[in-house]
Amino acid sequence: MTDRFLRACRRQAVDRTPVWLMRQAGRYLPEYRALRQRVDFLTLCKTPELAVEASLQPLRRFPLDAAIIFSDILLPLEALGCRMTFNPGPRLAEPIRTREQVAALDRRAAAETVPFVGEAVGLLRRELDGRTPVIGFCGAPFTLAAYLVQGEGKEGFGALKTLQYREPATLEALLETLTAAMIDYLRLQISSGAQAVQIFDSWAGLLDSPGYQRFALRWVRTIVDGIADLEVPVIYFINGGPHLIEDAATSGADVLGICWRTPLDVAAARVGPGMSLQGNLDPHALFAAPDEVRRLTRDVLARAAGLPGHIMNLGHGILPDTPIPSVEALIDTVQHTTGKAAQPATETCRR
Ligand code: 1CP
Repeated sequence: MTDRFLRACRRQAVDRTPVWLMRQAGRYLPEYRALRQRVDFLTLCKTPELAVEASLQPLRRFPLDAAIIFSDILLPLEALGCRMTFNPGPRLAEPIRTREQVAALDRRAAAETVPFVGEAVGLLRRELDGRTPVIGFCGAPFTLAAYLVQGEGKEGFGALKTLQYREPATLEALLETLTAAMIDYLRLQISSGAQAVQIFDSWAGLLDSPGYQRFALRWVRTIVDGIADLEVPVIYFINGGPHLIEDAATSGADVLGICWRTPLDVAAARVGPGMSLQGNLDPHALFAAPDEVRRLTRDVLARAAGLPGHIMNLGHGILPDTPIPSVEALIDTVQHTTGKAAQPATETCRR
């Protein structure tokens, strides 16, 4: 088994830097688009055999060091009684903006309401047969609340920020419900075979530091505490939050996912020791020619040189039109510039 990803999460020695890509299963792959021609997105997520097929597609093409279960952060919200469609982004049938709506959310167990996610994780784990570790995931409560309150992904999330200031207690009640649901949801994935979990906080950057501590960080900490007894590494990814790095470093997670906006050496100095870092090539960098992708990848690796537990990744999810040769160039560069034989010094030697 290639356990360099799990070892890096725990800051143990590795033979080379592990690499996987956020949203590695998805529309940039022709085989994913072919699968989607046959079935709609929700059917794909809810049919364990098909979800596993989508998870395996990027692994067949690229020597990735981790698999991530194919689902979406919004899926478990259906289990709370929220109806939604995807085209391609999520849209809620009815945004949640009142105390009454929060109180009316369903609170049944994930094993009962989204059993297909547990089944898919178990099936993926068996299919990989120990060759590649399986990552489970969920959305962070604030990021989930962003979609629930706004009703869709929308620049600025005005309805969410209005609720934050006008009725903070309503937002907190919603966050509390989401936190309990996500603890239960991650526990289901871990007991089904997930060997690490990632919490995606894609919209935490909408908050200033006091707001972040109250409406985002506190609930992420509760999730980390709520699964600590299961002893799997936890990755906390926060997007758009260069102003929140010091706060985010206190989440209790093992790994902090850094978005593309902050160079890793700068982030490392601000995070301090005791956490692995994941990231952080700009997803748009993959639209450069492969040689430039190699150069930019070496730059990220050089900035992470000497950090215990760097996990190479993008600094946000891979974009739908990303050219495949660029993905190959990124992964190949990680494989050949890190490790025993080739230290990050290669960068300097080659110049
Ligand atoms: O048309 C299609 O095929 C649907 C496109 C799609 C896909 C492939 C969506 C809709 N979700 C997904 C899969 C998905 N989403 C994964 C799969 C596993 C993998 O990583 O390979 C994961 C981890 C997610 C997580 C997710 N969904 C996040 C967090 C990560 C991030 O990028 O910030 C967010 C914010 C979502 C919401 C969402 N779902 C889908 C879209 C297009 C969006 C973004 C909408 C927006 O811009 O707000």
